[in-house]
Amino acid sequence: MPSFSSVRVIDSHTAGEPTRVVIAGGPDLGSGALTERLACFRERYDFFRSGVVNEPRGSEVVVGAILLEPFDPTCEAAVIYFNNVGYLGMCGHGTIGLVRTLEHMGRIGPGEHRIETPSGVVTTTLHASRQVTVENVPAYRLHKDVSVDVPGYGVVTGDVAWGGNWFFLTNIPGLSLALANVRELSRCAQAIKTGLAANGIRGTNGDEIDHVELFGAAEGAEADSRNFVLCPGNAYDRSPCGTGTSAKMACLYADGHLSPGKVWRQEGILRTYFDGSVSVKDGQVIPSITGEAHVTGEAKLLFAEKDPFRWGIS
Ligand code: PYC
Repeated sequence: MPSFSSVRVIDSHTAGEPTRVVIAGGPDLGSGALTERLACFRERYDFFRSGVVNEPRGSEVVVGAILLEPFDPTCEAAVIYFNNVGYLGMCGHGTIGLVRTLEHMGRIGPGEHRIETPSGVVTTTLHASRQVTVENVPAYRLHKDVSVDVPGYGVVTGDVAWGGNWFFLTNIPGLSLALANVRELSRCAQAIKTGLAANGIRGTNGDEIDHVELFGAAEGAEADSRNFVLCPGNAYDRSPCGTGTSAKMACLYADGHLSPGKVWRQEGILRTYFDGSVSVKDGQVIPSITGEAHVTGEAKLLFAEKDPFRWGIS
């Protein structure tokens, strides 16, 4: 087994949600298609995922990203996102953080940069203002007004949509989307996730719906809505969630409530914002989200052989 003695990471946060990019010293995943490299990561090096993001080096909130050579030569880089329990097909806040990280490393400047993710290629723009726009993979609503019996909450009705990850999106009247209420919000979202699985409600190809997005009125006067997003692994997204905002906009578009090019300002639980919009290409809804990330640290991670928590507490 490789020693993993020189793992270098750059940490950032996007609208409050952390991203840790492994820039060197990670596992050799080969040079095949990204789906093959993801399979290799999952099957042979899952311990490395846990060691990088879980306690004691990280926490359940941290989203990890391993920076890789692209398979598609038109891309600047490839990336695989991961968290405390597994892997993410795409990550909006993580891509904004990755672009700022590549800029911090001196690899890119303002302009357009294509990034390969397991969910597909996304086109990013680093603006002179340092804001980053991510033109995401196509988003769509799979089911509208799905009702699920949720123990403790009754029948909950919402939409199932893809925004690079699978989401169940709903509004629970009377449930306050306040930061002070995150325990109750997490409990409710977890119960919904359990109810979806128990009732066999899944995404395309039987995929698990592993993100739950609760909506309500925005606190900020200029925002269109506020959300709370529970991620797989049960941490809540501190940002307004890029893939969740994409899924939301796909639903709004499907209902005729969002026209192409119109800005949808999504407020997150920390009262930070992503500005979104959609365009339509070849009949597909392409969401874009714009947000800001800040680099917070550079580090070398150590995985000492005698450390009982060398590969994380999981
Ligand atoms: O921004 O897409 C996102 C995201 C997914 C999970 C955490 N953040």
